[in-house]
Amino acid sequence: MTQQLMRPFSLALEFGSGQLEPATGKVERRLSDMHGMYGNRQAEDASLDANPLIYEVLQYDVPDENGQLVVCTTILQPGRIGDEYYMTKGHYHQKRDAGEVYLGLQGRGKLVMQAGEEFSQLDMQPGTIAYVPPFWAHRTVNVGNVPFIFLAVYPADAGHDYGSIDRHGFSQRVIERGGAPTLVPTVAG
Ligand code: S6P
Ligand code: ZN
Repeated sequence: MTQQLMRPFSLALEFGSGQLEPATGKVERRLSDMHGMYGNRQAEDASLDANPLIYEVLQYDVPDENGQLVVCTTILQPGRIGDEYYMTKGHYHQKRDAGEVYLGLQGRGKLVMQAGEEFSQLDMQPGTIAYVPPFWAHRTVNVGNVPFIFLAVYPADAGHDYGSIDRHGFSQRVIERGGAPTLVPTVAG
C-alpha cells in the first residue's frame, strides 16, 4: 500500500527536446557506461577516447512504492558504433510482472524486446504508443538522424535488472545495412 498521500502535480514536457520541468533526476550514459554491449569491440575501442554521450533520462522522482508511477523521458542521440545504431543498455524490470508504456515524441526508433526465446521489435515515431508487457526485456535504438525522444510511464517499484542483459544480451542487433536499419542475430562471444 502507498505509504504517503502525494499531492497531485503536473509537469511541462517540451516535445522537441524531451525536457521535463521540473525534473528532479537525470541519468547520463556515455559509451564507457555500456562496455561490451556493442557488437564491434574494435569500433567501440576507437570511439572510447571521444566517449560520446549516448542518452539521457530525465524524470520527476516519486517514492518507489507500490501504486506510484514514474514518468520520464529518454533522449537517445543519433549515431553508430561501427554499423550498430546507438541504443540504450536495455533491462528487465526487477519486478518481472511490471509492464511499461512508451510514447514516441521525436525521431525514429526501434523498441526491441525479448522474453526468453521470444523476440519482438516495434517501430516508433512521434505519436506511437508502445506497450511493453510484463516479463519482456526492452531496449530502444535510434535508427534516425536526429535524437530519438520518448516518454515512459512505469510502476515506481519495478526496479531495473541490467545484469541479465549484460550477461546474455538480446538475440538480435539493429545495424545499418545498405542505408537501412536491419536486424541481425547476435553472434555469441
Ligand atoms: C524505465 C524505462 C526507460 C529506460 C531508459 C533508459 O523502466 O524503460 O526510462 O530506463 O530508456 O534505458 P536503460 O535500459 O538504460 O534503463
Ligand atoms: Zn523499463
